[in-house]
Amino acid sequence: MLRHYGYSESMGSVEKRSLLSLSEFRELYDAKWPVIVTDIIPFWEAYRTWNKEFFLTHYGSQNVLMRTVKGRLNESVAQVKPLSDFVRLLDQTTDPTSWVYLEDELFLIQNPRLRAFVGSNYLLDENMFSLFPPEIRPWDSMLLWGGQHSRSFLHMDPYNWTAVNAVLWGAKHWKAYNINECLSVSMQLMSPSNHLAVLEEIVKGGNLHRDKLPPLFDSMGPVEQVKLFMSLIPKETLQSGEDTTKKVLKQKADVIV
Ligand SMILES: O=C(O)CCC(=O)C(=O)O
Repeated sequence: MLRHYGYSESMGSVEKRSLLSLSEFRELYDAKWPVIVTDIIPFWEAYRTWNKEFFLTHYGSQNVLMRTVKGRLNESVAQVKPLSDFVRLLDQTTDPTSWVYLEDELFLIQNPRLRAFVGSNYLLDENMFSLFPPEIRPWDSMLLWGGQHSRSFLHMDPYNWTAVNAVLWGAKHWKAYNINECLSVSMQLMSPSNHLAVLEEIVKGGNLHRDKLPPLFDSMGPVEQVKLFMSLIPKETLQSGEDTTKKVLKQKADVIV
């Protein structure tokens, strides 16, 4: 398909594209092949205004969830600390065995005025996670602020979603580690390219038995499939999603600063 559009698949670097149409994105890249889109983030308010001073001045006392590492990645410790502490640690760490990584799924959700600085993205407008009941809908904007050398485990995301990363400054290397500091926002995408993989994860997790789906399910369109599937999710699963959100919010609020 890449060749059909006149591109060659490069294993050495991720292709950069601009003026990418939604149909081309869906056909070529979405849930299939990595791509860097260069003409969306520079138009965001977050791109223009989010820097260390901005966060320290307006949000320095707020708690954030971060991972600190001294030694190996698998010895990392998850901690809740004020954002100002994180920035102090960020400035202190330059050693590959000692770094910090802010990974907070709720910070932007808890600060809607800040979330509004994240602009629109025509490639994500049709995110089918919006069809999920709120109790089990993934939060859609995880703030990621990685110090030098910070990294994530190789992992598969919950629901098998496609993570779309908006890098606001710095540099981010996939399947490697950060050479520089990097601030980004990660959004969880469910589109007609991956919606069946997402629903399959819910079945595999034991939250809905395949037998509950009517025979005409396979002949339905993606949006109708997701709506029907969501209408069959048991009440206990929704309750457990709501309880998890409350628990995470409480954990963050309970930390004595
Ligand atoms: O960028 C990372 O370090 C991990 C992001 C991630 O797992 C996600 O966006 O779901």
